[in-house]
Amino acid sequence: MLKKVNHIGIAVKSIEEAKRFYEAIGLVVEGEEVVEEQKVRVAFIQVGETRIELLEATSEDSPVAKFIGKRGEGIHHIAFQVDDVEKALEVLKNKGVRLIDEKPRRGAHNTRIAFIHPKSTNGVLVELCQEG
Ligand code: CMX
Repeated sequence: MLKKVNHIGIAVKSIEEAKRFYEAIGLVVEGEEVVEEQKVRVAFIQVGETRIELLEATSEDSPVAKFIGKRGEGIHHIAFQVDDVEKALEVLKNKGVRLIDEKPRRGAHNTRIAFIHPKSTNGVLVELCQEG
């Protein structure tokens, strides 16, 4: 069901500022996009088969601003790639896994995503991510 780690989301105060580290080690920061309904700006860094996703809040009531306020900058979520996010949600639900999203929502770069409740994942926010 899970193909690979599609990306690791990192909550940052400023993408502009965070870029400097990744560029200093020779990586390319690209694909900036605002996901309006989730109040985040994202940028991607391809690293081999996976990516780092930098997440910056677009408003004070953004979940990313709340996360940074509570825990500081750092790893926000891990996203596993699946072929069919709806099917994956159904399988997990039937196995008693607590979901945040019962239905997929739109993610960055034309993906369909859904979050699993951290209560079912040892405190880590897990995203399921279907490309295309
Ligand atoms: N890490 C660990 N726990 C987290 C968490 C995180 N990053 N974010 C939320 N939680 C916990 C909360 O503390 C809460 O726990 P309790 O139920 O014990 O209080 C629980 O998860 C539910 O969180 P919530 O904020 O009450 O629930 P919401 O439904 O309002 O929001 C979520 C959940 C995950 C969608 C939201 O917090 C969030 O992070 N939204 C931004 C999503 C994002 O990163 N989008 C980027 C684009 C997507 C992409 O393409 O990758």
